[in-house]
Formats: sequence, C-alpha cells, structure tokens
Amino acid sequence: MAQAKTARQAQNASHSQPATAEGDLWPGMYQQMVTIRLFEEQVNDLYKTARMPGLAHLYSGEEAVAVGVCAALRRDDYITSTHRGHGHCLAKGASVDRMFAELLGKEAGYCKGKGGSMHIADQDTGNLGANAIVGGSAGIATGAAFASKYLKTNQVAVCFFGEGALGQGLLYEELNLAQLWQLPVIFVCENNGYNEYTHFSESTAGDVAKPPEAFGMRFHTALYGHRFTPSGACMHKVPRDGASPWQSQDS
Ligand SMILES: Cc1ncc(C[n+]2csc(CCOP(=O)(O)OP(=O)(O)O)c2C)c(N)n1
Ligand SMILES: [Mg+2]
Repeated sequence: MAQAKTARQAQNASHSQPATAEGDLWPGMYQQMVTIRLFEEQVNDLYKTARMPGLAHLYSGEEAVAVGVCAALRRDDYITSTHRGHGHCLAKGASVDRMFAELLGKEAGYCKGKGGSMHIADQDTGNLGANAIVGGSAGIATGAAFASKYLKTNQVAVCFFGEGALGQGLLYEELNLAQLWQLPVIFVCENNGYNEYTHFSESTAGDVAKPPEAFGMRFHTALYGHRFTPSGACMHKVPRDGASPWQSQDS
C-alpha cells in the first residue's frame, strides 16, 4: 500500500499549516490535489486487480475543481456529489483511510462499507453524499440550501454535477426553485467534455453555459479546470444570505 501511505501523508501535510493570506492557501491546495491524484491511482490499481468491489469512476485531471471550490467553503457548508465523487469528498475534508475503508467494504468506512464508491457521505464535513443517479443530487443540495435559509444558519450548499446532467429534468426544476426562492446553493458544472464515454455534443443541445442565464442566475465560466485558481476565483466570495457577488465572465 505504498501509494495509499503517500496519499495519507500528502493529506496530513495539507492540513498542517494554518493559512493567513490567499497565497498561503496554495501549497495546501496543491497538496490536496496531489492527495486526490494519489488516491485515485491507488483506487485504479485496486479496481483493475479486482481487489475492490463495485465500480470506480476516477476524478484524475479534475482535482482543481473540487479543491478550488471547497477551499472557499466552511466545514459546515454542504456539498453534494456525483458518481465521480472521490475528489469532492477528499477536498471537503474526508480522511483517506476511511475513504479506502468504504471502497473496500470495511466497517470502518464512512457508510460502514455498505455504500462504496458512489455513495460516500460524511455529515461531519457537510458531505451529503455522492450519487449514482446523474443529476440526482440537485434536489438534495437545493433542499439543504432551503433548510439553511429557513433556519438562518448561513450555510451554503454546493451541487457538483457533470455536463451529462444537463439532459436531466430534475436539474432544471432545482435551478428554477433556487433562483425563484433565492436559495444559497451554488451549482458547479464540471464539463469534462464527455458523458462518461460519449462526447457531450452527442447528448447536449446548445451551449452548456447558457441554462443558468435562462433562469436569470449569475454564473461564472472557468476555463482550464485543471488549475485551481480559476475554480477558486469563481468562489472568491461565497454568496451567503442570498447575496450573489460574482458576475458572468471568462477567466
Ligand atoms: C439518471 C441516469 N441515467 C443514466 C445513468 C448512466 N450514466 C452513468 S455516468 C453517465 C454519464 C455522466 O456524464 P457526466 O454527468 O458528464 O459525468 P462524467 O462521467 O463526465 O463525470 C451516465 C449516462 C445514470 N447513472 N443515471
Ligand atoms: Mg462529463
């Protein structure tokens, strides 16, 4: 388990230094990206050698999105995730050891080993769960944001989803309610160009960045999702209490 140990060491290092300025965050954020990549390489090894039950959808190459976004969140803010959720869980603060335990079906895992790769949830870090249903977590994130507004807890919810979810009706219902009720939910579309194996142009009509505009939402398009600064820039000031501080722009 040499790589797992390295991923654990990388994670420990990323939590060791308190940050005082934005630039101080970058080494820790980079360490988190390295942790996620090493984690995924080990998962790939376990999966390909049939030592892990279930499926493995790797987050390699997208680390900067989860790390850049989660760096702007409080521990008690909520996230919901996708079938490709290991990076989101780790970036929100999950431990490498308990993640591996879950993937390997062990009692020590986040869901006592019963959830596996696509169902990891962790209430302590505000992680409301990965979700095997494409677009399925949009309602959970929007519901959490509704609860936050109703209970005045000042938490925000982030809904990570792939561009494949743009073909799912639930997503549009939630975009509508979120904007109508001005809920503190941030929808993060990770457009990696493919709905798993199918190029998005074969499944998605129009411009993937246009739906939020149609609902009158403020949005930000970040190119180069492998770099955490554009992802982090989108989240520079998290909208709490209904404030939506960022403008539409490319970076
Ligand atoms: C409702 C639903 N339909 C179909 C599937 C099968 N499926 C699993 S992943 C996937 C593609 C998802 O693409 P995207 O959202 O872009 O995520 P990516 O794999 O690129 O991270 C599909 C269609 C599913 N899990 N749920
Ligand atoms: Mg995709």
